[in-house]
Amino acid sequence: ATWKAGLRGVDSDVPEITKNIVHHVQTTLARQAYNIDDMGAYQATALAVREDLIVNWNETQLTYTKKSPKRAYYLSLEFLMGRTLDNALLNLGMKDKFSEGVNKLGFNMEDVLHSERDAALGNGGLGRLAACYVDSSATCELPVWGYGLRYQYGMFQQLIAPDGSQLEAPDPWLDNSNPWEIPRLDVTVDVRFGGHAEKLEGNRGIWSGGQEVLAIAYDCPIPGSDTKSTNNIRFWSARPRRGFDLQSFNAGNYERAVETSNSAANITNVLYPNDNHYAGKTLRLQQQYFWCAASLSDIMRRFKNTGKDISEFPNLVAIQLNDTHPTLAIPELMRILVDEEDVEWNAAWDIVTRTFSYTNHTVLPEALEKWPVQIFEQLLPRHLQIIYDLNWTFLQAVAKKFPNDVAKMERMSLIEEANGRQIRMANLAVLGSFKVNGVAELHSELVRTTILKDFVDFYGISKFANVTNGITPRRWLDQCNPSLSALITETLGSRAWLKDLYLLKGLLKYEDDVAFHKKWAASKANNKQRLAAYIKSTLGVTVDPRAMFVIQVKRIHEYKRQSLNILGVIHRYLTIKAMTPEERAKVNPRVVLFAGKAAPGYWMAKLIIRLIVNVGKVINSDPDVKGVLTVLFLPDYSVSLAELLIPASDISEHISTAGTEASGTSNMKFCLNGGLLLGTVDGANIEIAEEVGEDNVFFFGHLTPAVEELRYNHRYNPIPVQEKSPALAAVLDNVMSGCYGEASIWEPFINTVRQGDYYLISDDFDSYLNAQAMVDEAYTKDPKEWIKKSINTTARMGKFSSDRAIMTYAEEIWNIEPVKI
Ligand code: 26Q
Repeated sequence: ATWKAGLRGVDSDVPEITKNIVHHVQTTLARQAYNIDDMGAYQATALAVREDLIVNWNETQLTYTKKSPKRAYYLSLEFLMGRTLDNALLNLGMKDKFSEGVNKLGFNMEDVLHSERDAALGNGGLGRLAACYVDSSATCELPVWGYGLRYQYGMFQQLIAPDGSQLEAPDPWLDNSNPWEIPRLDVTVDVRFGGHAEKLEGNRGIWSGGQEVLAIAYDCPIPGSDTKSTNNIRFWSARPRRGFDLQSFNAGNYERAVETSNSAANITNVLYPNDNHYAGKTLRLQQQYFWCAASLSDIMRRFKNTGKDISEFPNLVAIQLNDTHPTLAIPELMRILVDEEDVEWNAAWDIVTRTFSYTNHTVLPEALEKWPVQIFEQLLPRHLQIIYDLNWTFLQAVAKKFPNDVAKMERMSLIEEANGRQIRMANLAVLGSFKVNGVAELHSELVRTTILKDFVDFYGISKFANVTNGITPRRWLDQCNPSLSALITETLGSRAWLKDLYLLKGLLKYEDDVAFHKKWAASKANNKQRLAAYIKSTLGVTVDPRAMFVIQVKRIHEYKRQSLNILGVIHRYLTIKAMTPEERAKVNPRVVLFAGKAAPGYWMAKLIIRLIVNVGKVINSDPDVKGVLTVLFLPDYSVSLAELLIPASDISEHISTAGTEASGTSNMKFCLNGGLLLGTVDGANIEIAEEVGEDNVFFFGHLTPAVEELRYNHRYNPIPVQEKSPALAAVLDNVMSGCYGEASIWEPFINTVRQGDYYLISDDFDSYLNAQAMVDEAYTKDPKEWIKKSINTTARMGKFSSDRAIMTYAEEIWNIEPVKI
């Protein structure tokens, strides 16, 4: 292909590659070429690849500067990148040559790739989505930058204690130095905290005093696939403004002098490990403001370099808010415009509201951010004034449009008056944005009709949109599933499908082709063996790759209902135990795999992990079910572990209570890899079923509209579990019988199911078992039909490429266009 000619390094031959790797071993790493391990080989290879990335990065950025197109900025507190080397090699089209070079040096590429640590600067779905979006924006040649924080410690490492509980260890991911970042020690921003704010005429203000923290930029190049276009994520790191406070130092107060420097550097220390749950920690708000202020100052500086008038700002800049975490960017841009750029208040607000758009990722009430006014007073006094001034004008407009509706005004206000006074970040994000989107059709509809209904009434429906999430097919098929990727490329005759995922439809021609079926099944078997080998080497457990692999991997949360899965497993266990040996021989053998982290403070989620582990221990050591049922919890779920698990699934479970999972993205990853979906009618499951056909998914459970009434009944006319589902009652009794550990351990969890049952386990249990029976039947009755379903699933996943999603943002929200490098 012609594009390759222009990519630096692509012409370089294997001898040149090996020479460069050896050069880095000797000069950058200062080691002897004949005395390095896999880690050394990884570092040297990464340094060699990095050079190629940087050349493309420079050319891309120079082109943006010269052409000065409208740009989009993706503000996300999380970028869950995983490993970079394999992805970079594939996107640059250099994997084969580098593998050969690495081989010549006596190393195995797989081992070298696995020496890299994951960059885990994210919790789960929202952070991984940001990573997929930057990949797609580079691939689609869109001028997009990400802005994030350079946490010293990423997502914690999960350990499982002997009693089955989750333990957390820190993730010092930067300890071995990070070849993928470019420190920009010259790119710095002063960020102020505290002090006092004065108001002048015309809503102008002066903010002074307090403490200043220095933000330092670290850039991370993001290569597109099959293009020179290489975008950037700028991660900010906090440094104390002054090493120490001279005055205190001279006064002999050494402790106080270093105190400021400690607290400043703290800001980017650690990623908050909460997922779908708001925690009102002051340091978190400091992180948010530090990052928003540094990013906006940087964006403003770049805009000013174009020489355009400030009124042109929204014509050259679009800023996407990834959830409410960067909402402070709205009052911060107001502050910059009004206080520093002398823009009149209303003109400034016009600029702001033509710049921002906001993506909502949840309708769960416990996840909506609300910050106590008191913390704002101390930390961000000028922003509090701005928010009050905005609220004043806004509520007048609301009162004008809906006279005498005090309740509506109270709901829409930026300030919640109950529970101490709190700032509602979602309301502020809506107010300051020109577009608000949800992440799947159902979710966007729920946003419009529940949490933001008042705002739809006020602004009209056109401000509210949907952009269904997507995933990058580069990482989530080409990279993680080489055997399937090769089969697809061989069958379709080119790799074009990687950049136009709808081309997978071409596989449908072979849905009944026996030879193709054989290859398809061989790829899946190969991926299952690969996973089985990993399980053997890490847990010492042997699993039979011929068994059906059932996988549920995601953050542990009550709404995601890993509990339903494990209770279903217990039901299966009890059923098999009650069988005769002849009957047992006919059961479809299953390996049920779980993985996922619980927030360290989420006690119930941790209890559910403990239950899964302990149920697994009992089942895996019971000779009655040997070879028929295996249950494992794989510790320390990560992007890299996902890359191993996802290609190996026969079935994956996405079984949230209807209406609670905004979208889900792992559902897409499994289906793209030919795993079938077992799930509820929720989030993007619905759209997956629309694409792949309802016959090719296993749906169960109550629908969203039923949920509220069911919950009401749980409260006011509860029906005992025994009556609703005798099967579930038996399972709960079994757990309480002590066979998995003392009843008192599980009682708090069992009680949530027996009473209240907010997530509707008891309402959906029988339906869930029924769906599992359908799975068994489909899997055992006709293997050909199963493979056909699998082929159909992959072939019809075109919609879920993040290229489609990012192009929708580009065209319908940001109004930006591709730039050829
Ligand atoms: C907020 C305040 C303070 C501390 C932490 C947080 C916080 C952090 C992370 C709140 C939420 C998150 C993460 C949310 C998340 O991952 N949501 C998921 O986003 C995916 C991408 O859109 C969806 O597919 C999932 O459905 C949604 O759960």
